[in-house]
Amino acid sequence: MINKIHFKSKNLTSNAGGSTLPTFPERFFWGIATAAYQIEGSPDADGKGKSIWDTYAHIPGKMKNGDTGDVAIDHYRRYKDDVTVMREMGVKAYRFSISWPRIFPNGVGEPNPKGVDFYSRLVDELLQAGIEPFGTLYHWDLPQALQDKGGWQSRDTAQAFADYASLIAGQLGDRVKHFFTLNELQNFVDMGHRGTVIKVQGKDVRIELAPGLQLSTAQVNQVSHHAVLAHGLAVQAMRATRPGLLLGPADVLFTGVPIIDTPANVRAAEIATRTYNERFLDVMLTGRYSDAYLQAAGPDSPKFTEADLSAIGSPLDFVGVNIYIPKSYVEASEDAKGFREVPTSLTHPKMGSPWHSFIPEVLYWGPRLMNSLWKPKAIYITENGCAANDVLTPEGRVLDTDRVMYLRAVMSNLHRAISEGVPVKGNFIWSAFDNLEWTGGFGTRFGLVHIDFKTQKRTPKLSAAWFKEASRRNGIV
Ligand code: GBH
Repeated sequence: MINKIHFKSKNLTSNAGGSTLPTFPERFFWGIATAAYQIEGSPDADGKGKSIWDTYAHIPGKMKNGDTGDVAIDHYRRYKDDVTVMREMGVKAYRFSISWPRIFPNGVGEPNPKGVDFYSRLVDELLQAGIEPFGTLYHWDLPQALQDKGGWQSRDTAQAFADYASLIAGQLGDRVKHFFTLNELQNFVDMGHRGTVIKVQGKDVRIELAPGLQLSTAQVNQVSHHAVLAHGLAVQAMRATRPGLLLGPADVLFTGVPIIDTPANVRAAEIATRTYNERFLDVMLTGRYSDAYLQAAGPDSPKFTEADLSAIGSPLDFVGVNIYIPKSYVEASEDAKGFREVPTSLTHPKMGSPWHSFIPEVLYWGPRLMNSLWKPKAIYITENGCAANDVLTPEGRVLDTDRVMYLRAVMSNLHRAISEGVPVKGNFIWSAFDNLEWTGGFGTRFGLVHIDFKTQKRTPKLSAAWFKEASRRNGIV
């Protein structure tokens, strides 16, 4: 008889068939993410004020099929059932966002206790289910009242955000230990205030988010500055209100992925990644705008003070980043920029959204490059995931094999980064439930749980079963 060889190392455990299962560090957070406007509905309930998305989604022609978040997945009223669904699928951590206009209907002034109470009840429900709550303070739903006073073009919005952040630290910080300040600064700044042009099948497509403005470069740079300032002032305010909270942004990492792993290409990828994030992560993590940025922006540079920079560079407990796609593949180049972009061809595989090239190795390179560029204490992947088409079977199963393939591929790449010593503490898959994909509407489904938008029936998909098994065994299955 042949002796069975048991292979054990730090990151591998033996699997039933004798193969090995890559496992994650103990206490790794198997998480899942959502955002208020995309799931809650109930836009006027309990004294909520309007957000810029309530306004924008009702402008004819802005939203695919005229979809809006008025009902969405009715999570505001069904949150208890939704927590049960997540508990049953082995969710260890849940990243949700707090709707600022539920808390401050006018953006500033008197808080609305009923709005606070909703999130307080949600947090209690999560804790009872053994799910760690992670709060995001801003996932793009600015109070309309603040937009009417200039929105992110006004410096006062940054201060209003800090006041709101401080209130949340006081009200929820006894039970919520981790908070993310703002979600995807680069995307809401650029897509919301100028529109971002991306290539889809070789054609230029402009992606817009609320409030859907068309500002100049100088104005957009000032909006950027107010966004990072809001982050910094919020961190300071929350620490003053409740020391001991764990804080960081949930930005989007614009990554340069080396097309071939050579030392020169990796160096080029570092330069590219710093450049792509110069208005956001780079200033938040270094406390200064790079010379390269200020020189290139010239007269379009933002106006700022030294005090602004020290707030923006406030020490953080972790950095959260959403990672779906690289900004580009890159390679070394002799020119002043220090890197050259390598375009993908029309046959490059895609996930369900037009912008979503399938490049799973960005979940290896993103964390690795962040680590070498900025040495953060800890990293959370605050979003990854994909839109995919489901196969609905006559027996009522929802089969999303694309998503299972995608998740296995990205988690394997993340595992590689962790096994090389990059301090990634958790990963939040976007998303728990099918939801309103902003201007993309309800047809673009990102959920591990299927939603029938007519009946509001929740049905965990095949990917939810994958998640449950992966979370239970803390490995890639
Ligand atoms: C993140 O945005 C967001 O944080 C999250 O809310 C979002 O649902 C998720 O990723 C998936 O997109 O091409 O018409 O569908 C990433 C940036 C912004 C890109 C919205 C797609 C929708 C326009 N996304 N955009 S459309």
